[in-house]
Amino acid sequence: MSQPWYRRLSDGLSKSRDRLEGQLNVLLRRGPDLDAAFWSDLEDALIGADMGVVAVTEIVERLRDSAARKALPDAQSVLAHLAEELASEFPPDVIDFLTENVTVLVVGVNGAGKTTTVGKLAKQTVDEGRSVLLGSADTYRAAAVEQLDVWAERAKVPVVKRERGADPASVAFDAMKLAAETGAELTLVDTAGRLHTSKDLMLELQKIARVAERESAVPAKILLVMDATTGQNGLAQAREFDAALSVDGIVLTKLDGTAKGGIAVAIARELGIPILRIGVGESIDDLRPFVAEEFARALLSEV
Ligand SMILES: Nc1nc2c(ncn2[C@@H]2O[C@H](COP(=O)(O)OP(=O)(O)O)[C@@H](O)[C@H]2O)c(=O)[nH]1
Ligand SMILES: [Mg+2]
Repeated sequence: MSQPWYRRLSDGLSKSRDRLEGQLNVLLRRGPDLDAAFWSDLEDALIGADMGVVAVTEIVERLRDSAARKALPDAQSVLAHLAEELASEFPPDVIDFLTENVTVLVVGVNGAGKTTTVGKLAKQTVDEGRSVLLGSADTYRAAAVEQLDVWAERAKVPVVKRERGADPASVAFDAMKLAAETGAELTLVDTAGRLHTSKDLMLELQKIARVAERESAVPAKILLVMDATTGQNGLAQAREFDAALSVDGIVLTKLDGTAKGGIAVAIARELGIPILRIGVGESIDDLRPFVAEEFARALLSEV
């Protein structure tokens, strides 16, 4: 597992790993006994990494079961099974719609990493030999359009935009039209993350989603970009987006900026929405497919 990519993942998760490793080492130093204090301290360590009470309770329960069934002798041998148990909290056989011919509406709160993610995805997809079209539906800030332009130039893909203050749904409409004309395989529509109220934002996004659904020649999907550093607060926001838009997939960004990367586990368990990509840094290569086993291993031990 020494491919450059795994190293990037591993480096990106170092804050989370340092914290968790530290706590698990304290557990191990206490002694090998699998007593009540061991299990409750293990629970605390995992909850402290933001994995969420529901997932942690299940994980620890399964570890206790297998400790009894397999007659695991000590704390060390129990922790050796932790990565496996973490990985099994994520759904198997996720369909990665980003590799299919689709229109993707990219949503999320301000600063979550939407525009950056659109840019990275565009470049990666073009490098794979597929055609990409961008729509710039964050028409509130001039800077948002310019930021997307920079990425579009880098990826050498067309970007559909309108003047500042234009109706974002009309940008989506134009993008659908051009995508159908040019046969774009992946259309990514960037959106705004802030309006006067979250109700206004949801109404606007629902309108854009209706246009995409109606006008797109290929399936339309909703991709939520979530900032991992916002922890439980981000989880609450994700629920709001899901209630309004029925989210199809998640990109979890800025895992490199938090010691609480366990939030990925809580997202999978509590939202039931697949994580399709993770961001572990600011460069193009730092947006990667999410593979549960790799993630769990990188969260627990260095390579
Ligand atoms: N460290 C780090 N920074 C990121 C990541 N993804 C995005 N960012 C940064 O987050 C900031 C906000 O991103 P932006 O795409 O403008 O967010 P938007 O408001 O949702 O469109 C920018 O400075 C990005 O470079 C990531 O995975 N890791
Ligand atoms: Mg943006």
